[in-house]
Amino acid sequence: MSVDLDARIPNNVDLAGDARLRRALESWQPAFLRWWEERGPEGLQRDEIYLRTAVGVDRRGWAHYDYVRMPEYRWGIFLAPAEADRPIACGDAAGRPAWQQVPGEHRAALRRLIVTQGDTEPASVEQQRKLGARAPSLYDLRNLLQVNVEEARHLWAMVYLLFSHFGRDGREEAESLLARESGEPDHPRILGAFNRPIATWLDFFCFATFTDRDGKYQLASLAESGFDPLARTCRFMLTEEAHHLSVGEGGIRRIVARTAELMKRDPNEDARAQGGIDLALLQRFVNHWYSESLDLFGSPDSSNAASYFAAGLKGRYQESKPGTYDDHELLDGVYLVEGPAAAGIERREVPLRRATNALLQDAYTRECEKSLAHWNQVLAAAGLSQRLSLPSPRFNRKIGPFAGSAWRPDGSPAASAAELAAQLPTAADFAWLEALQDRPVLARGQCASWIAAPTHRIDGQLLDFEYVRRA
Ligand code: BYC
Repeated sequence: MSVDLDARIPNNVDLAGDARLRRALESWQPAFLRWWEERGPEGLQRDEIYLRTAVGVDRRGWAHYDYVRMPEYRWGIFLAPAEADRPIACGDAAGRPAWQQVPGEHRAALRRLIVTQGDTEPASVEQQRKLGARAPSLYDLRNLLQVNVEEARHLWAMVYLLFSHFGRDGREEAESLLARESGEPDHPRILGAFNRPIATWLDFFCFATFTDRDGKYQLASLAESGFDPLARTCRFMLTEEAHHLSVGEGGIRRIVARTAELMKRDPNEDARAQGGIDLALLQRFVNHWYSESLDLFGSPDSSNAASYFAAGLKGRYQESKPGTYDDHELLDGVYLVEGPAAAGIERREVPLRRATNALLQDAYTRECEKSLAHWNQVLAAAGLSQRLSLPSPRFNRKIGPFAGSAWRPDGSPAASAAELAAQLPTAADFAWLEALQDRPVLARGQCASWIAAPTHRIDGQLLDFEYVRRA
């Protein structure tokens, strides 16, 4: 599949051979660039950033690094290579050839899935736009901006699908993707977590660990879609997602490492007294972002999810990976889903198709546990007894059976909403963190005092590299 890098919109979907589609996308491009200037990373648009740009769909093609001014970043449209005779992976039509065009009966559902996915991408850029002013190092600043340009590319990916397959409706939806705005009361983003502020770097690293991981799982289930252009688009997006997760998990690991070092230095193991971030505050941020991200899976008993699965529009995690599942129809069987009951907790049998959100959420949680284990290894290696943990999935929920009732992080019933609030970041936490992160650390090779130096290389480099050339 050839990649046209010289086109105004780099692509491997033969835009040169489809003048109508090319013109449509080119007519959306100025609005996108205006959005990027106005709601993208603040105060950094003229600097040269050492960024990875996708120039092809093979392994080498998306690992091309160079200095770029962000408004000149080559946002492109890339689909993973087509698989010959790919079948629909699940549901009533499992085994029949995947669709290359939108089937009329699934048009509304597909449009909705694509718009929901597309809406999260610009939302996250908007949420993170002010973080540059508090960056702990040039290394971290570069990583943030890398994540931002890639989320914007993911927006292009969804907009391509809307323009190429949904005609006039698609164009209107593409315009709305730039009209909604994170946190705006009158025209907010579609999903809850994408309207929450990301004001500090702790929010950012937690968001990249927990919310980007929801992205990974949702993209993986859309990569199983019987609508082949969506599946191929999401498969390529997944290659970029891995870096976002490592930025999040690695960022928290470095904070934990620094915290552990400062705790060891203090007679009362008080990291805050030594100028670091204490584990109790870190735990409140984990509680917040993990529970917000669980809500992104929708209800564990969902007729929408059942319809998506039945229609073959959305599969389970790795639905088509050989050896993973025997049954791709899920007409029989149940999954136990818990909810509050008069006498505490009840477990209800939910038919499997209706429970696919719960299956995806539980697979996600198992992967989140691994991040926690990595962070806790750092504490154990330092000889400290405290640990971080994931709160119970009952805690702080706004979607699903536990919405509207109060549960503690350990899963026991809370006496009051105030008790719950004490387990989440407080106004005092934000004020304290904002004071700690009140200015960016932008000298080459330097790092803020509340986070350890990185150990994960970017294109072979660690901290001592000029990742950003200021204008
Ligand atoms: N907030 O049957 P239900 C990413 C709505 S992140 C607000 O329970 P369903 C990224 C729902 O729309 C991945 N509303 O759930 C990460 C429905 O509305 P209607 C994004 C919510 O429909 C970091 C009603 O509640 N991708 O990529 O099975 C940086 C009942 O719904 C929420 C996707 O989400 C919520 N949290 O599943 C950048 C994939 N949850 O019908 C990017 C596409 C549910 O009553 N989306 N509702 O009007 C989907 O697959 C599904 O829409 C959902 C919800 C998983 C979100």
